[in-house]
Amino acid sequence: MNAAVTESPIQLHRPAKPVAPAAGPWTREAVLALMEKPFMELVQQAHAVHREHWPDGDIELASLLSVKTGGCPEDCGYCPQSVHYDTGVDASKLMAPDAVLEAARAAQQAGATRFCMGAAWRSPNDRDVEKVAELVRGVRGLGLQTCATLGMLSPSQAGTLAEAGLDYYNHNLDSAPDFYPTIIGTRQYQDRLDTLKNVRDAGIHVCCGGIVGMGETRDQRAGLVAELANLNPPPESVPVNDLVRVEGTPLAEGLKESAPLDPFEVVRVIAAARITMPGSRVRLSAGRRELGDGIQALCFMAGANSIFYGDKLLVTGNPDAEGDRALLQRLDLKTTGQVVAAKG
Ligand code: SAM
Ligand code: DTB
Ligand code: SF4
Repeated sequence: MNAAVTESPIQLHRPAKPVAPAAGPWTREAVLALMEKPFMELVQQAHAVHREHWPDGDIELASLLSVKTGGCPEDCGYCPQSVHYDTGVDASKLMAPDAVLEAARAAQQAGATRFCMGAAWRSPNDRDVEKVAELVRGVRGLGLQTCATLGMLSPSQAGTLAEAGLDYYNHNLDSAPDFYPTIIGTRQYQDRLDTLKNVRDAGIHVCCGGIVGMGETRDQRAGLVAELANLNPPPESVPVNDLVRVEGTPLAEGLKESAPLDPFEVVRVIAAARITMPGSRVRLSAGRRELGDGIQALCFMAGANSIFYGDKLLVTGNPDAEGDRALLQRLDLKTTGQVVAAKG
């Protein structure tokens, strides 16, 4: 793939243009007004913001590894890893450091610059956090940016991970506050905001986004974007997931008779995120296999500048790395990292 490296692997968040403090909070109505614009006008506006703040136009490649899979006590209605649903995902223990480092090395050689470790916990205990801290030290030692997503964290747990060199913590708001209780009963919206504060206070960069395609309205999608944009400061990374319908989860069952969300809506959400959070990396996350190349290209046009890269997300599939490299090359898009020894 292209040899251009626009960011050294461990260099953290640097939009080209320093982002001025937000003029004021984004109302849900203002975000909805953006999303209701004629499609081409919206994409054009988002693209202009994108070019201004990210003139290099590079795409960040972040790889994911599920370091502790399944058996989660939470009841998130979209999630194949919840113990409440029969999805065929077996619960496993936390992976050994050697195996995690091997996966991280492979991701790096394939061109990833960030390595995100996910665990299906409601909230880790302190011993778990110590073990993950050891993983973070190892992965960072390879020269990769580190990210973890482990559920709710206390201030001291966030401090432990910060000390170990954790660069980013992923914890999503998932949806607008008024839609949220219809998909999750075991954790409140405020719990999520509390964890985000603990992470921020510990000095870790925040990765926070949500899911679309769960049966929410456009107004509720605008509500999610407004919540994210009004975090102060906004998250450095904003993952936008398009629901992967996994058989056995309540959302997949409940939406069986409904068509998937119009993919142009995903583009609108990306555009709204780009306009309201100009300095954030907006990551086109779960659901890319279903979106296809053309929609992904539109998402990049509208300001997405990060993807999950690698054949697997946590337990579901992702476009294969070779196909992604080919797609980015066809679109003349540079990446943040360089392929050293790609598989396949
Ligand atoms: N257990 C931790 C937590 O919930 O914070 C971390 C892992 S959890 C799987 C991370 C995020 O993945 C969720 O917040 C959700 O936004 C996203 N996600 C999970 N299942 C998904 C699905 N089926 N489709 C799209 N996104 C999904
Ligand atoms: C995020 O927002 N999306 C990723 C990551 N953060 C951890 C997870 C997507 C999971 C998709 C379904 C699965 O494979 O479990
Ligand atoms: Fe557990 Fe996270 Fe899945 Fe919710 S999204 S069930 S907290 S693994």
